[in-house]
Amino acid sequence: MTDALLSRIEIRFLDAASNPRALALDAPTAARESSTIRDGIGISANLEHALGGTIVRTTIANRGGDTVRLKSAIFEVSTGFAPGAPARFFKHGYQSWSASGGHVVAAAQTHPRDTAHFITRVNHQSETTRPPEFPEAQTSELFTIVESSNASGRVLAGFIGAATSLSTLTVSSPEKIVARAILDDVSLAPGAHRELDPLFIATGDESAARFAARWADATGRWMNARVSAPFQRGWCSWYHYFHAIIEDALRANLKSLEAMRSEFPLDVIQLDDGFQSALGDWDTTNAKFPGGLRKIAGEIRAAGFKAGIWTAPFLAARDSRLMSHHPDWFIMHAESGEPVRAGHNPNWTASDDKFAYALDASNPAFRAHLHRLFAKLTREFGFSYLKLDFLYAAAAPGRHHDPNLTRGETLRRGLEAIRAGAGDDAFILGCGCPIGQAIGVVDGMRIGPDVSPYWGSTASGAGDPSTVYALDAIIARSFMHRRLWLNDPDCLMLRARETRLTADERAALAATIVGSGGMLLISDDMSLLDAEAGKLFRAVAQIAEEIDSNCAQEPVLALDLMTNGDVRGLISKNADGGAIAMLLNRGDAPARVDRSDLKLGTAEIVALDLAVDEKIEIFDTIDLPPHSARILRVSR
Ligand code: 9PG
Repeated sequence: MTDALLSRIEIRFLDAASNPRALALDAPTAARESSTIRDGIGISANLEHALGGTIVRTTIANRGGDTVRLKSAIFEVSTGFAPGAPARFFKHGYQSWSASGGHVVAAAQTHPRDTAHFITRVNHQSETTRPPEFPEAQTSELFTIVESSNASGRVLAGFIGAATSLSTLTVSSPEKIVARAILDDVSLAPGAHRELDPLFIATGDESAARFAARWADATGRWMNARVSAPFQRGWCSWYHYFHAIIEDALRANLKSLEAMRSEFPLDVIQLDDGFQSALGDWDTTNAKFPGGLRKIAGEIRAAGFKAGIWTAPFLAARDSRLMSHHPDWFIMHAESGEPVRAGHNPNWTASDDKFAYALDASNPAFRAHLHRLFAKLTREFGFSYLKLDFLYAAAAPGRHHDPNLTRGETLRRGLEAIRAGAGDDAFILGCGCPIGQAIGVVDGMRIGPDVSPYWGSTASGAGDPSTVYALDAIIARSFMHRRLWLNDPDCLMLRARETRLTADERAALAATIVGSGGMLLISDDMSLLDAEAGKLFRAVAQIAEEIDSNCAQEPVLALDLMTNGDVRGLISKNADGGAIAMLLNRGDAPARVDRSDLKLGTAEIVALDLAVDEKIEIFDTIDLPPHSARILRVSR
């Protein structure tokens, strides 16, 4: 196949009179630094062959006499595929909870979110309203991969840095990928320049998942990803207690976990949503937690665990001290002048409106508050594991305190303030977080939507939390683990009572989590777990650690990243030429997989059915009941 080529860079901006303008640099080449200048605005691009592809570094300079405002930088990439070729592209989701997967190019002009409520769009898209030429249905976030059944090879285009802007890639037709850095009307003063995040373009014959891992490798390196934290095992209050968690229930679980240490060897005990006195006031508790946070952290630590706590640091509700004392710390709606709504939850506030508002991390006074708050939670109270949730709120659109920061920069500054306050030793877990901006700041990242004590329907119900969508994401984003951070696939639920998950479904959740090599958190009332559950936990913990330890060398890869059938899988190769694979049947009908389809050669394969703790030698086929999974051990 032909090489993918960068055919054009275009900068879109508003001049001093707010007229829309554009400046293009055509056919930049690697031979020299290409540049163009017109009306005082200059673009220079440096193309470098590296990592088996091309890295494009672009600088925009204002050499005129007036301040301009930058809208976007557009990069047109020719894929080499024919315009009419049948093709698919990988639509990567915006934040932790947003879905990722392969789609047919040009199949859809509209997307269900086009008509969704603002809160849904601010959650799952880098722009609440897409420009008409970049429709949501054809747009991926941060990177994409394009393939065609008519031609060999695949094309990847993606930003390998994300510190300075949100970015998208639109594939409206197979022959072209349009990459775009979103610059949010930031001003560029006379004499100033702005360097854009680097864009990586590559072609290759490797699988889509391996290609994605190559992108993650490059991005992790460019952004100094934090990938060396030890394997994490913990307990989280959310998926059994939800908002109803009370101090005594937490304490009872702490006692159980202390007593069941050998059955459930865990390191972290993390209190989730439900303790705070108000959304925004993270250092004080409500009546359900009379002892207060310092005491709780002390008890967790005295029992020999790391203490973890949930916050949503960029959200606040009207009845919080934060919002009443600092109404000027919010992102404001450009027209109405009201604070921007970024969440809605009746459990979060007694205020009539039930909205959660987006805080403005471009404001240094708010960042100083974040620094103090997280220094207090860690150094004073003793929490060393911080689950930071609903982080997309920091990138909400609207009027900001500092017009010189993009939304991507605003989010990153906010995260950096939290890291500075919490210190280098705290384990920071991002959640609900746009994927690029957190790299190098967080140690772990939720890479999918919430699990739930309910499987969900593969036919309908999209949007409701249900375990099946979480499994899809765990598989689609497995390649990120130990390249961008430690992946948090969300929690295991092992309880057989007070759940709608069947034994097969619980085992499928466990198999998919451990098959990904990611963090291992359980979320059960420990008094509901018996010796069987303990046995299952120890079995999966051992496999998870083994897969995690392979990850420094070999990423865990989806068996097929670009398709979305009912049978999906993961494979982790080890150093001796063997592998551990996971096969999932997410569908409602039984499935049979031919071992030849797995392309594992003539190796010996033993399947482990976690639900019944049974080992089965695999000859020609593997049978998977509906909503079930198998761990396969493949020896050379
Ligand atoms: C606590 C929970 C847990 C969970 C997080 C996050 O769109 N929504 O309304 C929505 C609500 C909750 C949610 C995700 C989305 O879950 O992922 O682990 O911490 O918050 O409220």
